[in-house]
Amino acid sequence: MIDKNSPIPIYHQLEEYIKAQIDNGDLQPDEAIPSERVYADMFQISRMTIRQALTNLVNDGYLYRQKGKGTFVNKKKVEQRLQGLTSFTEDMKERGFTPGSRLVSFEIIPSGREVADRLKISENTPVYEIKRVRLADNVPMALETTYLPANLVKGLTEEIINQSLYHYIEEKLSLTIHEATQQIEASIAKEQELRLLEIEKGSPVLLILRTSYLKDGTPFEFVKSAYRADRYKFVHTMQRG
Ligand code: 16G
Repeated sequence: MIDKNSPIPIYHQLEEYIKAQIDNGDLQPDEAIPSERVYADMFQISRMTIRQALTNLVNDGYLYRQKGKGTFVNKKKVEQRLQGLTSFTEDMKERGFTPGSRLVSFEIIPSGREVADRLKISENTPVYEIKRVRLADNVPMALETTYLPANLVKGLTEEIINQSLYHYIEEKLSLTIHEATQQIEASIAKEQELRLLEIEKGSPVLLILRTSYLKDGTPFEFVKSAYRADRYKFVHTMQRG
């Protein structure tokens, strides 16, 4: 299982061993992994090597640490396809999770420069600003801040945004959601993100900026989201030519 004569570093071999155990179910989500001593005895390797492997697995989102309790197996990351314009509610239902939201703030504000540019409206036009923690089976997945022109996406209430915004826009307002442009970049979670996403200091997040358009080309939302990098990976297919 661990080959000390191999040119592959031992910490890397241990990482692969633990990942395989997670994959084949020998280690289950939220199960505590064996102590450093157990690995040290089992493979006759140093604690420093073990610590290196575990830290890498924590940083890559396979394991998580709880202060004073130990190191545990993380749930499998959600694979989010980048084709297809879907809502959070749809995405989570498709995967068999119960979608949910925790409302952080909800108000109408005069749009600032960035939001006005993205929504192609003039500055100070009233927009809804909605901040929601998006949940899957009650676990925080992302923190979303959504801006919508108040005179276009009319009549929002707390009840509506605690459910699906896209459902309301399509079914109740009869607007046709058509396309979106999106950018994704890596970042380290900031103070508010750490707290609301219930992740540890120094954790990575994926920042997504999305502008979405109706059929006639009118932008109807600008969204800034921070997705937990330990819970998400993005996949897409590419064609040549
Ligand atoms: C997704 C979208 C967001 C949209 C939301 C609507 C990203 C990366 N994705 O989270 O733009 O506002 O779905 O979800 O921002 P809902 O219909 O469940 O409220």
